[in-house]
Amino acid sequence: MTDQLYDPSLGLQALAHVEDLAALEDWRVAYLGRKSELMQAFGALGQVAADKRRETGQLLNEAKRQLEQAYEARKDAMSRAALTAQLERERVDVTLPGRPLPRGHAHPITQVIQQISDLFRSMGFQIIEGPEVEWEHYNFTMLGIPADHPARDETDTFWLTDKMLLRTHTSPVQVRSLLHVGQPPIRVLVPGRVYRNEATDASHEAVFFQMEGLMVDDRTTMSDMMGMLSYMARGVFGQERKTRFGCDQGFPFVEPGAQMSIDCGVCQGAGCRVCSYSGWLEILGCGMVHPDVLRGVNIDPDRYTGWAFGLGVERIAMLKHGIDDIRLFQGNDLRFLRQVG
Ligand code: FA5
Repeated sequence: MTDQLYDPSLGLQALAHVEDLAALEDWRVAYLGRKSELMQAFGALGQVAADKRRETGQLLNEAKRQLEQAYEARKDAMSRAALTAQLERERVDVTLPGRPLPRGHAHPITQVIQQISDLFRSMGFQIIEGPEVEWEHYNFTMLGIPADHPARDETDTFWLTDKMLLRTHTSPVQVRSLLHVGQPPIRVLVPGRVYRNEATDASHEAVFFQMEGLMVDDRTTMSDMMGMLSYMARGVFGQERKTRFGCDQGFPFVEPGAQMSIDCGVCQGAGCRVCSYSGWLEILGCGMVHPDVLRGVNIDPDRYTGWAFGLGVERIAMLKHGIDDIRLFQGNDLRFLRQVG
């Protein structure tokens, strides 16, 4: 060998038949590895006649360069082919039908708020919100409930300081919105959370939602209120439902005060456990805004009249969906929430 010229063409021909990466590695070991003929020829250079050593070295280097270049080119081509094959294998078929995304829905409380808001918006009401941390002044005093009034005891209050509390109802927003607007006309609907320091049971929560409605205008009357509330109740519960108004003396900020009931959907008015065998279910308190409340916000009660109502959102949702425990709404149990879609 030492006197012969090393011929790389054998290796180059063999490379042409290499088909996969394993065979390519075998080829590299055979033609460029430590024990390959080429490397042995390099090792034997010392034995080459001194006058030919330089030339032989150059020829061996040239042969090595050719083999290495051919090896790199083949390796490149093979990895490109492998990538193309992989891309082909993993190609996304855009014509396949998509995987359906599970569709959620609003919480039943939100649904009732949205539905009632839509109904009142269609009658020209503006939807507004008020603060949940409230002054005693707005929550009680301005509504005709001074410190010694028995109505304060009816709702156990979460006091934050001796003047500040978590609002026990949405009615303080009546006063706030009248002060804000200044003079009638005003039509507002106020959804929001309220807080009462009371033990919870199937129909009572300590944190629940109310919606307050207020209209003050030149000569709006009790029958406007009854008409609009009946329209709302039929929109929520169905056109065939009947409504009934009864007297209620319990709210100092309305005069006269009333409560509205709908006929019981469980027994269709015949009387059952759900409606305490009366055939009717009370859904809200309402009445004509007391003249003193109007005076308190500088509105002349001889010129303007107003009416207001406050309903419990959970109670409406319970009646609408036949739910028998108010605590389910805040239980975060998806099995319940999925049913009330
Ligand atoms: C009031 O809160 C008055 N502010 C309503 C009002 C507004 C009257 C404007 C007149 C004019 P009451 O305490 O009855 O009223 O509560 C109103 C509604 O909230 C009730 O009809 C009931 O549906 C709901 N509610 C009351 N307490 C709870 C409770 N602990 N858990 C869930 N819902 C309740």
